[in-house]
Formats: sequence, C-alpha cells, structure tokens
Amino acid sequence: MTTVLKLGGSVVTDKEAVEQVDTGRLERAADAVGAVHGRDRSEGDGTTPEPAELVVVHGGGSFGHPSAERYGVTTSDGTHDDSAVRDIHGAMRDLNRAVVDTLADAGVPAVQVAPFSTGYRVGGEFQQPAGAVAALLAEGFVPVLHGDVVATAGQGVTVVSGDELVTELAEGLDADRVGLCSDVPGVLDRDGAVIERIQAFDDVADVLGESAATDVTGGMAAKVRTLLDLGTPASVFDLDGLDAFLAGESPGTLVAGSYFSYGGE
Ligand code: IP8
Repeated sequence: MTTVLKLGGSVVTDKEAVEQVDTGRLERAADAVGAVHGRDRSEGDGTTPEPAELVVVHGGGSFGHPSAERYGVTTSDGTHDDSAVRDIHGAMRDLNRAVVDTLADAGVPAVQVAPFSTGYRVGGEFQQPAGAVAALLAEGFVPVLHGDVVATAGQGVTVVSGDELVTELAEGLDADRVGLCSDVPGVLDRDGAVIERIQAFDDVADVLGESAATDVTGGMAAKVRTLLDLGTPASVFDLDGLDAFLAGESPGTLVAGSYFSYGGE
C-alpha cells in the first residue's frame, strides 16, 4: 500500500506572512504522521504488519509563492535568471528543512528529496522520475518532496506545484491513495458544505473559486482537475481529517474519476 500525502502550504506555513513556518500546525501534522508511520513501527517486530509506504509532498505557502511572484515565475512562465533559481529553490529548501526536521522529531524516518535536482519539464509537461523515491520507500524511508522550480526546456526554469508532484508520484509509484491536506475541510459547495464525492469536473465547475492569497499555481479548481486526471482515488481534507485519512478512511471530499466505483452506487 503506497500513499502520497500532500501537506498544503496553508498547513505548514502562515500564508499571510512572509517565509513563516506555522509551527503549531506543522507539529500537529507531523504527530499524526508519526503515529502511523513512526520509526518504531517501520522497524517491525515480526508480529505487526508492515506499515504502508508514505511519500510526503508539501506546498510553498508563504515561502514559495511570494518569491516566485517576485520573479514572475509560474508553472507556465519561466525565467533564465539564476538569482530566481537560488531564491525560489532556496526558500523552498528552507521550508523543506523545517518540515523534514519536524517529521523526524515526531519519529518519522523523513528524508528530503528536491524536485529541482530530480525533475524537469518538457513541452509543458512536468516529469518526476520515481526511481529514487521508490528505492527510498523500499528502504523504509519517508521521502519528503516540495513545490519547487525545475529545469524547463526552452524556458529556463518554471515552478512545479505540489499537486503536479502528487500526480507524477502517484502515477510513477502506482500509488493506492492520495491525500491533500489543506486549510479547507474538503471541496465546498455554494453553501459552504463539503461535497462528499466528485467524479467529473463539470459537476462542480461553477462552485470552484480561486485562492484568496497569492498562489501562482492555482486554487481548488486546479487541484480538482489534477486529481480527476489521476487513476488513484484522492481525498481533500483539512488537519482535522488527517488522522482519519492516515487510518485509511476518506475524510472530506473523495475525488475519483469514472474508473472508481463509489461503494456500488
Ligand atoms: O504551493 C508551489 O507549490 P504549491 C511552490 O504546491 C512554489 O503550489 C515554488 C511556488
């Protein structure tokens, strides 16, 4: 069982500040992950089942987005400015360090994997070879990747979003489940109620807005589109749903295309 979990920028950072980790929320998330994927569990004593393999991806929040905006870099608009690479990638590395350290403190065998050094974009398509991540998983590590800048043919570098990473990793690793943990309890309808299941974008196109804070990689609409393109069921939930997701439940909104049978309905 392989799970890809994204901790959104709104979970790990204070999105209204500049380059500020949200320590309280990050620790809460890390504790939830540690309770299921902690080191003591992964060592195994021969009597308990092997824990599921977990890959963590985190977003940029107040680290990646302001610096990307400063240089005018998005997922489709690139730059050849080497300062932009150092600044945007550097900001994301700082955040990644905080996320990995906090997960490690919570007992998770977390290790950093930088998309800048391992992924690239050609013809607009982001590619993240999964070989190294798969090898780390097989060795009992929890790889932690992050939104980043990546080499882009003809454009220098562009931003890669955590959602793009989730898609590539879920496909490359043939993952069984995907979780997107952000600051909303799910995809919301017009009345603010959580939509339990989404099977097609047209069903929800009119109710999806964009993120209020600076977000160069798009808000909920982009997330839903990305998730529907996956061949893997994905749950969208907030921190309150994280324990349930890690326990194998489907908190928040379950987004799964027509390949997926919703309990026989
Ligand atoms: O927050 C974007 O990742 P996201 C990362 O998952 C950068 O969209 C560098 C803006």
